[in-house]
Amino acid sequence: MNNVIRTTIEAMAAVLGGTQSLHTNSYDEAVGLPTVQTARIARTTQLILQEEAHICDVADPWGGSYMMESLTDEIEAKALDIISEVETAGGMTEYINSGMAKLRIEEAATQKQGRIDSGEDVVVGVNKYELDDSEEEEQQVLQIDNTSVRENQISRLVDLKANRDEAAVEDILDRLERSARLEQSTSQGSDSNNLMGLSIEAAKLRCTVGEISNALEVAWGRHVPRSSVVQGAYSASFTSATGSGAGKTIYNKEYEDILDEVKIFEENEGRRPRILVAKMGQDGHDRGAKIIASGFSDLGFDVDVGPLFQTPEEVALQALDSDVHVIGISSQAAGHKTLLPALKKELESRDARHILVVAGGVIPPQDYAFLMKETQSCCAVFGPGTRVTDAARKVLGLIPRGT
Ligand code: B12
Repeated sequence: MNNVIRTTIEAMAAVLGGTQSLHTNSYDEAVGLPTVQTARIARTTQLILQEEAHICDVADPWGGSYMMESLTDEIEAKALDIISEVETAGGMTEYINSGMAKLRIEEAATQKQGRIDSGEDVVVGVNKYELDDSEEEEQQVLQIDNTSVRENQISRLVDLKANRDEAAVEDILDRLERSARLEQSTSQGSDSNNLMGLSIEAAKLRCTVGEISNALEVAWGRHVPRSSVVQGAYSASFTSATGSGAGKTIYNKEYEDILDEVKIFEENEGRRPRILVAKMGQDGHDRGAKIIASGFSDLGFDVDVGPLFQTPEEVALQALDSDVHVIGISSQAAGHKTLLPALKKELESRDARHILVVAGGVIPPQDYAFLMKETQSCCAVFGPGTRVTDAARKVLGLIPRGT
């Protein structure tokens, strides 16, 4: 429920900063899709700010405040630094292709996680003033039956394809592909080859998003992000002098202890603990996976990172190839109840039961028993708010020795 308060403050900050469009997240944002009740609270937050607090009535309520003006200048200067870095690298397309854009985002996210885990940044209820389990009320999460969603979607697609003008569909997709192959720009005036115009026409003819993007993919290929692990960004908060007090000292000691435990593991086992951090299914959220990969790497693990959208079979094969102790599945798009049991089957069919599986991400507590007991498809689950140090220590403890 603390998120209701956070959302209110964030929404106020946006309005006071002059935003023209605003979406307020529901307080269960990090655990699942919103329920009717949580979505209603999110909407009501906006209504109260607008119609009871009247904060939208003044164009620039902070105008003239020295503090706000200097913060705004600071942000502007930092933004200009980034823009100039991008321009020096040859522009945004080059910057993305070189992997730098993604790297910078991952670096910032990993640093933030380090600051939270080391206690430098406080998140009330997560890393300070936590309730113990007996005080915490279980959060009800909207349950989605992904098998029925999939079946329903397939039947809608079959219906759609049976009731459209197939010749017109083929023609427009062909025009889209040919336009994507053109060397010259089609963005001036009302060019009949304009990609946006053709895409709108295709949508009106009931082409699917998949078909439209596939027509472009045939011409351009598919962007494959570079998979890299940021080094040193997670550990920076633990080793930096920033932050003080007993909490900071305890966290620094904890960090050092884990490094020692990993060293002892390496001495005894002849190699470092090795984890494959993987993503399965149509789930493009990779921030959590990357933070775990970077954090575990800073803590002394050998880390392999799988590409996005792997099948359970591909993950099992990569894990065997790399001879990892553990597979860490990161799941944010609610595929865990299907994909983790499927991975277990793949590992069993390849005689790879010795490889541990742990999971993390947006997995509602209601599903933990299904994954760990009923299907035994993983041996630990790490939900939102997990401290990387806690996860690393637990995973290390789970790896059987002498393997
Ligand atoms: C950022 C984000 C996006 C970005 C992703 C960018 C990227 N490259 O990752 C974008 C905008 C692209 C996006 C798109 C979508 N998103 Co989104 N997204 C989020 C959001 C806001 C934050 C996720 C995140 O990065 N968190 C930060 C990381 C650090 O936290 P984390 O992943 O939880 O990881 C921590 C722990 O869980 C754990 N952990 C995670 N993995 C692992 C693995 C191991 C081994 C271990 C030990 C621990 C561990 O440790 C981490 C550190 O504490 C979440 C909501 C939320 N607040 O969580 C929704 C959310 C995941 N998205 C959601 C949805 C629905 C979508 C879309 C389908 C929306 C749409 N209709 O198009 C698309 C899907 C795109 C796709 N192909 O998958 C839903 C999923 C609902 C569900 N699970 O039932 C969420 C939960 C929002 C919501 N409440 O509705 N999204």
